[in-house]
Amino acid sequence: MNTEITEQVKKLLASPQKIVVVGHKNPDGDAIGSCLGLSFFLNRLGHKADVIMPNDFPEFLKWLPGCDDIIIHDKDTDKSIETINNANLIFTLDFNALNRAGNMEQFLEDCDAKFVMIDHHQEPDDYAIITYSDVSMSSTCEMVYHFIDAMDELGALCLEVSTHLYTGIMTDTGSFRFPSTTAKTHRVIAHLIEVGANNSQIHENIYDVNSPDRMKLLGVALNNLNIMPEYNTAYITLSQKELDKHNFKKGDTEGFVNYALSIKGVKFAIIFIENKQDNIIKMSLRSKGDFSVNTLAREHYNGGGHTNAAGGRSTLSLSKTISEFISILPKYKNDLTDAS
Ligand SMILES: [Mn+2]
Repeated sequence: MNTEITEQVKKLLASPQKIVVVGHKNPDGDAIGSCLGLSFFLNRLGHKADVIMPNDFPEFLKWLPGCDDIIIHDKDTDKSIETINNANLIFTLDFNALNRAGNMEQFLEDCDAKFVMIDHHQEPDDYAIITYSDVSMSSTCEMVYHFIDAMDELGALCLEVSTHLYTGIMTDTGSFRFPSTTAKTHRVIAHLIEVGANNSQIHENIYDVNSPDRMKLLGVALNNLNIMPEYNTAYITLSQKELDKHNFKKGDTEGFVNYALSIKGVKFAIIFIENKQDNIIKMSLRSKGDFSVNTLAREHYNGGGHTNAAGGRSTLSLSKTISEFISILPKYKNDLTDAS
């Protein structure tokens, strides 16, 4: 965080503020971790900070300190609106366009509060008076750590905040293996462990909580795996029928796409998941190296994200989505087969 932004933030937080901390729709570990961590920190500084999420978050995060106090906008809409309208400062974390806030979008646009953005996604919108955006960062949680550091308040780190931030950095870096993981990331992590984060326990809480249904669904997904060696590409499909058969719960397919990416030689992996209720095919895209799934998702799938991880959607049927997908691959053949 540069000195100019630091000075602006210090000014904003010079007196006690009523603050709302917001994460994106379908919050992940980084969104929940960064929002909880920042809110605990702000409360310790004497502010009144509440966390609001547009919709519910996955079960595997429901042990995090303070997670029971998170206001879920879709469930507790009146309370959410009242809290937004009472705030004079709103921090938006782990997203950079208000349409990522789901049904909260309108209320955020209409309120009088000033906005501060902390985020590591590409192409930030300019709704905030302070935009702390850094696409080189592993996670928003790592940025919250640097934010606290810039405020000269690392001494305020506690067991809870170190647990929040560790969780988000761990989940957003695929357990410290993505290229965005730097020496700096590891120094942050080391400090979080020193302050109290129980790293081994956090891994267990997040990763060793699979249901038998989810494991069987993974078996179906792997069985549906298609490999296209001529494009160094692999894709997985899951139909609504297959999801139903295994009592699909939100979050069950999280990470499945990474199995396709783990095949030797594969540079680009994608999973297509049918959602009959919304009449869409949801997809997660992953890549290795320079191949930008962010670009591909923006061009074809009304989505986006990062260079190596993005999301998108299609309104065609599952089979049409796949045949269309196969038809666009030649356009990317050079990028996918570059001997780099
Ligand atoms: Mn993130």
